[in-house]
Amino acid sequence: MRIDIITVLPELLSSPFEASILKRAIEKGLVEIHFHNLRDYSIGNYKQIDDYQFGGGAGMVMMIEPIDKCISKLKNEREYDEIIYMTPDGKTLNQGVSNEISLKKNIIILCGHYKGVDQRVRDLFITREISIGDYVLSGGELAAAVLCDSIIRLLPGVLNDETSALTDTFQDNLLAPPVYTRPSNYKGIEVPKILLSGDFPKIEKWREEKALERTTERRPDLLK
Ligand code: 6GU
Repeated sequence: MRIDIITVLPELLSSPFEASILKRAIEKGLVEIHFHNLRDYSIGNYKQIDDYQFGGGAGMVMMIEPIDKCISKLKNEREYDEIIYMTPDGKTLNQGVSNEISLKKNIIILCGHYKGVDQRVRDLFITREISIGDYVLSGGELAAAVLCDSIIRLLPGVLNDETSALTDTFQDNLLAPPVYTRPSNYKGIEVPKILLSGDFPKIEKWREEKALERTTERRPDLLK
């Protein structure tokens, strides 16, 4: 998979890709990440990328021309399956959306800033608009990092234990059951006996029960 990220703040985005699972995925060649600084596609001597909104009102709007220049250059180089715009008024990200995007070959992610982008960018280029939740971030960069993490970990070969992404919370619309590790007794607090029993069918059943219990308690909406 190849991900091209268009941003005004590439420095805000680099570190998540320089550690742990994402770093390894890149090193193994399972994913390529390319950052494009929108400033490099700016207009005029002032390196302009945003302007006041027509009709008045506070806040700057990202202009269409730099974004068009950047997207057009990329589209000339290869085919893209999706051009995603990160915006708080997009569709809320969930595991199903991440699963779907993880199957794509080439995607562009455009990070919004200020009051957002000129509507014509959205009308002309964008195939999907994604939010990561009902709260406002200063820009789309952190949301883009969240999206990338959630899709990259699903790519075949990224996780060591191929099944571990399948048992994640949300993969079956259930929250994951509680987990424990050594010591089995910590200051008198014991691990559930069943987990030490070696009876794997029983352990599996216990985990299913706990997952259901937890989901019922915390996220009954997932069970509908
Ligand atoms: Cl994608 N962008 C911004 N700026 N804020 C958000 C968001 C995105 N998702 C939730 N809040």
